[in-house]
Amino acid sequence: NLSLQAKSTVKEELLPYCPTESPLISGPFRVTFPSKLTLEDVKRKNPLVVRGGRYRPPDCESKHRTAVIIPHRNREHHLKYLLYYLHPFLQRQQLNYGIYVIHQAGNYTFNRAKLLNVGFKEAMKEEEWTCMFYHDVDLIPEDDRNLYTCDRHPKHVSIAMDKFGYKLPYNTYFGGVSALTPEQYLKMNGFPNNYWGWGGEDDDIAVRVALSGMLISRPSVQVGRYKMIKHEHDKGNEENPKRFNLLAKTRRTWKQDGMNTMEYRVLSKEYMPLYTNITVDIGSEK
Ligand code: BGN
Repeated sequence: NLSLQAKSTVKEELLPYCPTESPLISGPFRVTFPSKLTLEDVKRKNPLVVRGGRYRPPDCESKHRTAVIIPHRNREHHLKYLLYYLHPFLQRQQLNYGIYVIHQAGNYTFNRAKLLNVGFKEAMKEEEWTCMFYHDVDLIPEDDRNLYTCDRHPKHVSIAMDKFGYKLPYNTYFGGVSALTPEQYLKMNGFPNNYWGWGGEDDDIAVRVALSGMLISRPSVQVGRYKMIKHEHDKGNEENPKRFNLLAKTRRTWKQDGMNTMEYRVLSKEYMPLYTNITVDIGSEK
């Protein structure tokens, strides 16, 4: 047993680093939503993805360990398409990666930013991720050159979404998909826990980036392209009428509300074939 272990360590050490630029990536690809697609199909197409939605390149050691965090409730349909595109896309980038779906239990109003906080904390318990992608479930990247790695500054990634005519809806927009190293995330005390319902939490996150003395980086507009899966407004995620007031107070509150104050209870953690499913009770508005 010991020699077996020694051998596998040696084998790992012998793997060369992956090249700085993956030879497997190309450019734009077409995103469609085949109606008969099943999770079984996605599984079959990704034989090297292991339990919990983990992958590492078979023939080289990746320089990047990226966790994708997806807040979720009642969007199985969207999740299936996202996984269908995301797995091959991340593999072409030769990343060491894992996909975490953070599922809000119960029917209380949805809280995207708090679920992202939970995702950070739970994912970091499992692995020393070097980069976290905070990812809406309904956004599909459309270009291989959109690298799922982190930058020197917090990165806003989904800068060209089809629903906004492939440009930013406004200059400080930080919604959709963003990427931060654990250091960047901790420096801004994570994300706010008190935005229940739709809107504003992404703007709050952008303000926190600035307040903690960081800048925002972005990919080029040719590369940061996303197709949004069409959907109705969710029940349980109504517009948050308090978002204007909350946003006006961020400067005073960001240090007392964030990753240092979140309270939640993990109800289950399941290692599914294509992702790790963490179901969590995040409580309700105080
Ligand atoms: C903005 C929302 C964002 C949302 C974008 C794009 C607010 C805060 C107002 C003070 N911000 O208007 O959360 O991502 O639209 O839909 O509502």
